[in-house]
Amino acid sequence: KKVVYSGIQPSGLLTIGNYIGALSNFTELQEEYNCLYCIVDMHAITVPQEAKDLRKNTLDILSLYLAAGIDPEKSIIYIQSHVPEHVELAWLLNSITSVGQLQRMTQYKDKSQKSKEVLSGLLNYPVLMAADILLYQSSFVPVGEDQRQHIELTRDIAQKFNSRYSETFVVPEIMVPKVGAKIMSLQNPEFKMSKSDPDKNSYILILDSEDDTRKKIKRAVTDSLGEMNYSNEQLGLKNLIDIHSAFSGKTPDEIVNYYRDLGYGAFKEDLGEVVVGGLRPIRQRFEEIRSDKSALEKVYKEGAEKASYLANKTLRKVYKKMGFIAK
Ligand code: AQP
Repeated sequence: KKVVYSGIQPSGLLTIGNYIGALSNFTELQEEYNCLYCIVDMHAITVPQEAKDLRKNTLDILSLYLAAGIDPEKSIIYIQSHVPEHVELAWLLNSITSVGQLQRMTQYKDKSQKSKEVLSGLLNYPVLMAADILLYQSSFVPVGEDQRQHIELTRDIAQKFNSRYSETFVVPEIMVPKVGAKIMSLQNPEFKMSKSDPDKNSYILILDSEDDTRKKIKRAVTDSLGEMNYSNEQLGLKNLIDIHSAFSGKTPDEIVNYYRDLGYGAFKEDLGEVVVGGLRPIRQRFEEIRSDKSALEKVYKEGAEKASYLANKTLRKVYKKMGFIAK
């Protein structure tokens, strides 16, 4: 079986953007591939985090993985910092990655613009991401569209290593969902929905209350045209149609036709119910899973053990090829 790898940062609570772009696709893949799903806490610290928030968010996301249906019997679920091989490989890969390439990453440019102090970890973020993926000889990486450039860089790094030191890494491919690969902010649809956005109305959290979910959809920015279209001229509406489509499985055309005469109000009303209904099973399972500390601990400990075994196989090869003396 081929390997699928993906991770989510515990830099806040997950939005429906994270859900549609990544998490919702993880469960299906477990049937066909060997999947590793990581909570990438080492990535989260590339922007400042409060220790207590990081601790809470990490366990929240682990619980969300389980609530969404990732099965620890089928997939490896673990916390990145528990497998230090990620950081080791990242350091080794730093030796074949140019600063210029890293400075060209749009996520780095966006996030560094917003930071008071730009941390060197933020620049190196994609190298750690490459290490995450390459350690497990992953073939596919299910992520949102915003990660495409980082996957391209991962491929470059893998190819560079392979050509310099001989065939070592599988060169991975991105796997983006057909609908909702980039969910936009509800308040400013030119920007992507992001869990670290200071405006709470710009995103819906998987764990928002049903009432807040409905309210945020009602408040979502549309336009004054008042005509149902799926068009780049009406970005706010287009985004809401994408969200509907991701949860309902209907195509954007079907949605536009259905609401053509009913209008925005009715569309938003129904969208609220579609999203609330889609998230309800996860929201219901979450509390129980989150409150069982020892069950969570068992999941992440066993996950780390399995991941470490695989990670070490690759890492030993890499050290050897680069000329390090074995212990
Ligand atoms: N708006 C989005 N639409 C679709 N997919 C998205 N993803 C993120 N935002 C959207 C996907 O979610 C996964 C986890 O993302 P991450 O936590 O690693 O970080 P991110 O991409 O930087 O996401 P955020 O929410 O914007 O976090 P912050 O605010 O901390 O930077 C990835 O697969 C991502 O593509």
